[in-house]
Amino acid sequence: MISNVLIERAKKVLLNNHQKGGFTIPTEKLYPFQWMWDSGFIALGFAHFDIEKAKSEINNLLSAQWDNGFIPHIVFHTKADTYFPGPDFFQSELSKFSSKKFKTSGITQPPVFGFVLEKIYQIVDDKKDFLKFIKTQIDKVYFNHVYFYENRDVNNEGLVYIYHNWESGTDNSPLWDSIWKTMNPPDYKFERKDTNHVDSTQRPTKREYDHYIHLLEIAKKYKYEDKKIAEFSPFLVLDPLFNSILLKSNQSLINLYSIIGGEEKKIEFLENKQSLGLNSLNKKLYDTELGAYVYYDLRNSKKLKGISSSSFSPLFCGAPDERISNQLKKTFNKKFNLEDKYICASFDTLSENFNPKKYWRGPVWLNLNWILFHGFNEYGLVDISKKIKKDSIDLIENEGFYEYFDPTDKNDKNKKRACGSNNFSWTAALYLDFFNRRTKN
Ligand code: 9WN
Repeated sequence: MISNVLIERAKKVLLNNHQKGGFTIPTEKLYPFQWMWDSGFIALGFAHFDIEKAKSEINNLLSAQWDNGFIPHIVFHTKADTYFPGPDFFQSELSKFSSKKFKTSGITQPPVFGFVLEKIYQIVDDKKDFLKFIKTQIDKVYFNHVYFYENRDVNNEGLVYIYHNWESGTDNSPLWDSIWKTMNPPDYKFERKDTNHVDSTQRPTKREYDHYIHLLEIAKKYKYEDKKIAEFSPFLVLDPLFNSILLKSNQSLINLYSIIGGEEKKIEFLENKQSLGLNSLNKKLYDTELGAYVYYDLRNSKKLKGISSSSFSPLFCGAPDERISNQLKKTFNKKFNLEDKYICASFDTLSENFNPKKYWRGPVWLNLNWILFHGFNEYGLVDISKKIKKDSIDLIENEGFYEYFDPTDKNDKNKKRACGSNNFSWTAALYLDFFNRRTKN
């Protein structure tokens, strides 16, 4: 299909998912509220054709920030009964810090807003106007980073934990399986809504959901108090993707505060965390044996040995030195950059746990592709970054703006690879951004 037509369609997906209140849902029915990291990518997409909508997207999400700096992963601006768990389950009001303005969830997601603000600043024509907007938002993002370092960096090593698989954004990665084995949650009774909207074989199982719900019950029992969660949650993980995004956003905040001027204290705080965090990422999460970054299970004091698309995300924040980046390239080529597969499968394609159609256990997701594109590109590995961009655009042009895609049998032109929900906002948004960018060479 001609790209101009696709660009118009991408804009239409975003505009159709945009709501009266000035925020955008990821997709109809399956995800009927505003989601945190989706919002960042969506704002970037809007910035290519409607900067006011990009601003209101960010402003609406950040205005649900809690009094302690925490930013929730879902903001329930409006009512909808097509998603579980909703506001009545999360009960954000249990926390003394929660937003008084909106009902929200009580877990977070990867902190994308620092780098999103900077990327948008780089692409807009009217930089003066956007800088004015940045000045109204940047302290909220900074406060969120301070929250992470003060509450979730239990070893003072510049790495922050997540306490729920939904916080990772890569919800049912096979890497969580070993943590589920340490838990034995009840067989909860609840009504799942997701499987009413999309093929249930492409979603997590009921037993997996029991674990997800159990972790939330524990957090609610402790009124979402970080100290208690750190002490009692069976899920306490250092995630290379989450931390790379935080570090990338730190750097963006430093860059933006330098443009604004007069913010030396904040810059100093961020720079300290930056050098600590980059160092620890390489020391603690890089696994020489696997030649990739891995997750670290803080509760059980062990690395979660396995390779996923998140394993290469530290390229995005500039952590790897030359030795590590060379090794990452080799590992990537061996397991992900293959003749018969689209890049980038979300899980090790050579593993027995790889499942090409099941959510985060194998399919390609556009937001991870976008992060890896920038990572490899920044390291001058343009043969890979160009391929990531091409595969991303091809998948969308052949299949549509779906949530995720089956990467297998690349040469089979008749294979149906579209998975999950159609008209997915970040797929459309990142198509617009990919289309407007050039690789280095
Ligand atoms: C739970 C909205 C979100 C994304 C996540 C994706 C999926 C939710 C769910 O949808 O998660 O947050 O109910 O499955 O995994 O990355 O932000 O698009």
